[in-house]
Amino acid sequence: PKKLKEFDLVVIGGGSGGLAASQEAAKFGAKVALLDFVETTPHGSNWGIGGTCVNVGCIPKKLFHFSSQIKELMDFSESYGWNFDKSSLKMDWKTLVGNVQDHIHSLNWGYKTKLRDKNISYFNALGKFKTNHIIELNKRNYEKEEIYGDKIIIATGGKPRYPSISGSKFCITSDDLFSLKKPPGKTLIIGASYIALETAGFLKSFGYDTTVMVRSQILRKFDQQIANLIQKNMEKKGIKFMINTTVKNIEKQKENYEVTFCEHDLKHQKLENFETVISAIGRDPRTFGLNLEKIGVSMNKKGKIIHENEQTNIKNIYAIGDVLETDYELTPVAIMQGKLLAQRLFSNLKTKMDYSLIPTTVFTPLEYGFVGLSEEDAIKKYKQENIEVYHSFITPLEFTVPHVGENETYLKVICNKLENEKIIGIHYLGPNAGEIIQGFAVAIKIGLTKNQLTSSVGIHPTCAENFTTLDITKRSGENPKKTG
Ligand code: FAD
Ligand code: NA7
Repeated sequence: PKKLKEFDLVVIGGGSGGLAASQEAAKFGAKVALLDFVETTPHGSNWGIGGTCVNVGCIPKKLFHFSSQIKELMDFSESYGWNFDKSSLKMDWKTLVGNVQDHIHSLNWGYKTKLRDKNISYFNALGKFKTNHIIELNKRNYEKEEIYGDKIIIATGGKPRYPSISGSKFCITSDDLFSLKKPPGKTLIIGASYIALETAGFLKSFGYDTTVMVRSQILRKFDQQIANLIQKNMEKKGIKFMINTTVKNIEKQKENYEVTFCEHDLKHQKLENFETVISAIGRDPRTFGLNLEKIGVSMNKKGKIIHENEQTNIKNIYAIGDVLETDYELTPVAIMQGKLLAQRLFSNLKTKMDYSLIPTTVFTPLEYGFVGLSEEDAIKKYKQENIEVYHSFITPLEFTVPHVGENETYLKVICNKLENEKIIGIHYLGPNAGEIIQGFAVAIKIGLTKNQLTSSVGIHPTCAENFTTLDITKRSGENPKKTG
């Protein structure tokens, strides 16, 4: 029989985690193979190498969000001296999609070139385990091949979930949205977390009638004071929320979709027509079809891979990214896991992934960035009497001239009184949240206390400088709104 190609490492999945792991392993001289294969969605969408983040996640999402911010700036640009005919302002969906897709294609190309430069063997093939060392490749042209991996990393990511109702096939997901041929028009978004709210934010600003269907509460796992502020801000922008509501059925009409839904406290069902229905109800790990059951890799009830330091229960098989059982589905987490794992496997560096104090940002119209505990979780963990919460509502300088967003930007710092007011949570709702929180996340990771924060000199005039002057505690009951 033909001898199999042999590799020190086979990585299944060329997304954020897989690319990072394969390149780091190659850096230390390992012979690496990387497989990436994108299955076409039920609505016909497909894309290139790079995984979710690059093709249908963070990258197009942030660019669409930026487009919505441009619109917002245009809304109040007159007060800054810009005169133009606002009545002709219109979202050209095709241009936005076209230009964003062009950028994504350039990234796809860049990844392929990088793999070649680093001597990583790239296979555009769907992989599955034949044994714990042999991977069967199913290529685009229906050819099959088998390769041998001494070590294998599963980095197959996740897939958007569809509601289990009749007509769910009419829903599109984030996998289709950023390459949609025609503008979505009047849109229903089912779900109330990151993806649902971010999508609602940019679609509404593009001028489409937008409704978010929330089965419990928005951003349920996040700080609820801030979740409420986000909802208020989005409502002010004209985004509609159906709270405590679930979808029952979707039927195709001639021009649009008739959606049947039900509020929890009401018996009767209601109907409304939408041109587009987006399912944003979470993601399932892409562990099916890999033959993991056959080779005995342990998974939890949700299909996520159980691990210890990213190693599965099968000694030579590892997993990273969204397929792994952790609290995070974030690109930098997948990248860090991949990089550190490859170092541990192929060099004498032994650093393990640290899952504490991972920062994140929700790119809603008013962005929300945080690191550490929500106020609810801080109270639960340390008890109310042992925490001190400092907070302030501010108006960014840029908003004062056009008189918008007065006291809507919010800063909150949660400290542990038992440990010299060490900061255990920092929250910021306002412009540039990701940029602002990134730096603070580093400081908090190395143990920043409230005293150290307020003895730092600020940068003027910025929103972030207000963290260095926080002095009102929630306990005092003083008004946290800045006046004058
Ligand atoms: P992926 O990037 O999903 O890559 C997995 C790859 O493996 C895919 O290309 C897949 O097609 C391929 N594959 C699957 N099965 C096989 C197989 N059997 N054989 C070969 N290839 C296979 N994170 C952030 O940090 N910030 C954000 O702002 C952010 N925004 C997001 C917005 C949206 C709309 C979405 C959907 C996600 C967002 N995320 C964000 C999450 C982020 O995209 C993921 O956490 C990240 O992509 C996970 O990386 P991964 O390597 O685990 O998997
Ligand atoms: P999340 O963060 O898993 O949240 C899922 C949301 O969808 C949440 O609001 C859920 O409401 C809601 N949900 C879940 N199932 C249903 C059903 N069946 N019907 C209605 N609503 C439902 O998912 P996202 O997609 O926003 O984000 C996933 C990751 O991608 C995230 O970590 C980012 O990194 C990007 P609940 O609160 O449970 O009532």
